[in-house]
This record gives sequence, structure tokens and C-alpha cells, in this order.
Amino acid sequence: MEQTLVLVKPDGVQRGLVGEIIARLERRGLKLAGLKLMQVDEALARQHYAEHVERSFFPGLLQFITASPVVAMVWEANNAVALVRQTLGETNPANSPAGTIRGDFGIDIGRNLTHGSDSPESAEREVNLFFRPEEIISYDRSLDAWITE
Ligand code: D4T
Repeated sequence: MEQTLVLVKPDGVQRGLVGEIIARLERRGLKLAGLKLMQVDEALARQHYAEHVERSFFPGLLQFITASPVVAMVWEANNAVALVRQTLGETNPANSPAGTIRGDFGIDIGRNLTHGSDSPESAEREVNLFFRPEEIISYDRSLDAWITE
């Protein structure tokens, strides 16, 4: 089954939105496969955001993501990457419809509460960056037949 990495960023943790964000992904029907509170250091932040290293917002992004703990999660579903990004909303909360996490709780692009992998290839890279294999657990849920055909 497809996996994706979700981060509740420092703003989401500080604002007490961890439970709300997890609840929305659970209610959608996605399955939680990994979860931890962690402090992102500069080395990990640089790896995670390597594609943005030349961008003007990079220094601020680095400062923000390392400023306070994040909650890192692995979620599973068929099409998990796309489903999660739809549930999170657009990168810029100002463009995110109400009903999405960023649309309901965010204002600024630099405080967009969450991260979700943007492709299955990125998801594999990012899951391996944030989790050791033994930290990801595969298990059956008895209600799966009521969520997927
Ligand atoms: P993340 O990676 O945080 O889920 O965001 P996205 O995948 O949706 O968006 P992204 O990679 O384009 O941006 C990464 C991160 O940088 C912040 N950002 C982005 C910013 O502060 N200013 C900007 O102009 C952009 C484009 C927000 C998300």
C-alpha cells in the first residue's frame, strides 16, 4: 500500500493542533503506520528541503522547521500521497479552501502547519529520512473492508 510522510510542523505543535490534524487523517480513513515527536536539526532540515536551498525563503524555512519539535508520521492508503495533500490543502493557506487543514487553520505560507510528500518517489525518500524501518508498523484493521472495496 502507498505510504506518505506527514509532518505537523512547529507551528502546529505549538498551537496544539496535533490531535486535530491526526483526527482528520484518521477520519478520512488513512492508516497510521509510524508516529513520533522529534526535534529536526539543521542537517535533517537541509536534506528534507534540499530542493529549496537556492530560494530566498530557505533561511527562514530552516529557522522555522528547527525552532521547535515536529510530529512526524507515516500514513498509508491506496493513493495516500494525493489523498493527504488534498486533506492538507494548498501550500499557501490563503489559497486553501475551507475544509482543508491549511484552509481552516492557516494564514501564511511560511506557517502552513503541515507537510505532505508531493509524489510517491518523494514519499519513499522522506519516509526513509525521518524513520528507521523498525519504526514503521504494518497491521490489519478490522474496519478496512468498510473503508475500501
Ligand atoms: P511542504 O513541503 O511544507 O509540505 O510544502 P509543499 O510541498 O506544499 O510546498 P513546497 O515544497 O513548495 O514548499 C516547502 C515549504 O516552504 C515554505 N515556503 C514555500 C515559503 O515559506 N515561501 C514560499 O514562497 C514557498 C514556495 C512552505 C512550505
